[in-house]
Amino acid sequence: AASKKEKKANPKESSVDQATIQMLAKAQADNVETIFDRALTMKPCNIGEQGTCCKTCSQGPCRLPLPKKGIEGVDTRKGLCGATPETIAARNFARMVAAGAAAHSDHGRGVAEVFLAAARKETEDYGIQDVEKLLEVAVDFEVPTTVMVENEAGEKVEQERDIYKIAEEVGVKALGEWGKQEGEIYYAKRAPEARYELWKELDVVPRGIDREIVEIMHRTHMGVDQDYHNIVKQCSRAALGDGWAGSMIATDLQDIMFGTPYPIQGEINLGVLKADEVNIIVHGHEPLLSEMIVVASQDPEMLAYAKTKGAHGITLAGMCCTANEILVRHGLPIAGNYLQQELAIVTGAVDAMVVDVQCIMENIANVADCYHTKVITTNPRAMMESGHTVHIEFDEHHALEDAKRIVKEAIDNFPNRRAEPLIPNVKEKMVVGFSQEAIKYHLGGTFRGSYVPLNDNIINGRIRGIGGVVGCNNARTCHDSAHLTIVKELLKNDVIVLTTGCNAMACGKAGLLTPESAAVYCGPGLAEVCETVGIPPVLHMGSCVDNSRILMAATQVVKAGGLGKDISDLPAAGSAPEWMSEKAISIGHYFVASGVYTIFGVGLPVTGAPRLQKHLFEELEDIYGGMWDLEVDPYEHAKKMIAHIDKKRAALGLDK
Ligand code: MSK
Repeated sequence: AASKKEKKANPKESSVDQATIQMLAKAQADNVETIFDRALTMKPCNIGEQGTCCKTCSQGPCRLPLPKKGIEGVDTRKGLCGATPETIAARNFARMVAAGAAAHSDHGRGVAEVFLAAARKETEDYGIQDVEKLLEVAVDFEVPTTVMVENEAGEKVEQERDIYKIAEEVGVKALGEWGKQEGEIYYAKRAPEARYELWKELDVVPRGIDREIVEIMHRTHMGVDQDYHNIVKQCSRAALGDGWAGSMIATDLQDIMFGTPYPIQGEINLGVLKADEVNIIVHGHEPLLSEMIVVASQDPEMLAYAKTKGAHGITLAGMCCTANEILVRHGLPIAGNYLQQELAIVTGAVDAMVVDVQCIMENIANVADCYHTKVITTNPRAMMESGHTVHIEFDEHHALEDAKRIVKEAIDNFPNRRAEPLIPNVKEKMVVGFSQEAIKYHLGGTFRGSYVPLNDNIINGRIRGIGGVVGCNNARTCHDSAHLTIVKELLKNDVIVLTTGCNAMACGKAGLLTPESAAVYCGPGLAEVCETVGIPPVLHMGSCVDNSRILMAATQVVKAGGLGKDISDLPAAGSAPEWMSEKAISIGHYFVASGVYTIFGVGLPVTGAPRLQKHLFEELEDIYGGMWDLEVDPYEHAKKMIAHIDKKRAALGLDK
């Protein structure tokens, strides 16, 4: 609980989301401290913000802030060992890439392990749902899908191989991508040919996922790599290993096991919780366990048990990217995005918050202490100390059993509610589940030359370009505000938006994920396309690891023809308006290295090292065709994206 003397955030200045505003006011009335209050009392360190604090050895930390007057003449700032601001900031940046890539990729590794167990039939709870996708992925991993056999007449004929045999070989090769020491990741060749050739020429094709991450940690150790250009090059290898391997494998194998998303309706915001039902929130990133909780929460035995405790049913809702995973495949409701996790508990209606990995605030345990919520950790990598936390470890070999234990814990906790819950009457409907396969289906059998093709509409100018707007919330900015301003500005200017993560949820809460919103928010060209096809102007593609779907959608647009030969030729731009996690830096860098102009809001910890900033913001364009940028003002941010899109349209000779 908060002490009464502490400063409190103004709810109306903290968020543009009504449910958040209401629950923040309730938290304050209940004397419960949240991240919004702490953001007011604790200000960030300006040297860290600039990226120029070095703590890689115990002679420091060496702090090299920019002088107030700026750099006059030669920049003489140095750490004890002589490290320049560029070396320091590049090392810090690289370690963020390493941590982000590690987080996504460790998620992917877990998926690959469960996939292999499913292929070997070591678990009854998982199987193969999307055979078509398995066969496509098998080709990428060079796993044969057919075999030549002799028929009764003694002739050689081609026969399809057993699906589970193919899956096993795919699983072995996929898992091998983490520990590979030489050669190339298999999926590098999925990129447009020109991009793959450029990566080879630049010598940045990842050899193996883990190897590139470890090499960042070595190079950024005290006294190793002291050339920021070379450090950034290693960032490219590790980040590409995330986007085109760790994350992409996670997405693909999840699709094969749980189904590839296709458009489905869902609901979002804290109003999806129900006062008279057991409410379970699954929060974090991995769908492995939450898929099983979906099954367990619908089990008639569990529903009957809930009734014995006085509940009318079980509501399962998601938070952060676990939410996106179960939403895009099952249409299950989302309670909210990153900054709403404490506030969900503040409703007093959450009987269990089940967490796995990433984006879980330590403070939810403290907030849970103020209400009755049980926080259940499930992953041995992510434990929490004391409070109301319970650990029920998830094991794929008896996943459904574990899931039922968790659901039972929640049901048993229902009678322990301390007061009548207060659930904001705020929720929105949305249409989600736009995998690249679904986009291909809706915007034409191929991207060009058939039913309402995407490429033709970009070429004829009805669609000006593509904006990928993704990423977190950040307590240093007004919750959801920059997300929505930027997306609305893009739509107004006929830029179709692809989204994932917490941006997707912000858009959902604001009603931008409905086909009807096209008429309200889009310029005339984009509105016409969306109305003809019946799709929302903002296409929800999934979770953070599903940013790999955006890479593949961009690749398909290139391969369909008419818009250049490489991702860097496309009239497209990427954005993370309210980013906060290290994963966002890894995502940003793999987009840049894949040829995308990528602009962040909030701030980037490179501003204290002007030469590094120039390298990232300008020089990388000559190397990769994509580069970083930073703009805090959301209107200027959108303008910069549109200016880049127009630059690419002009280079393609469109709009003449
Ligand atoms: S959940 S990484 S706050 S998008 Fe993927 Fe949201 Fe960022 Fe976590």
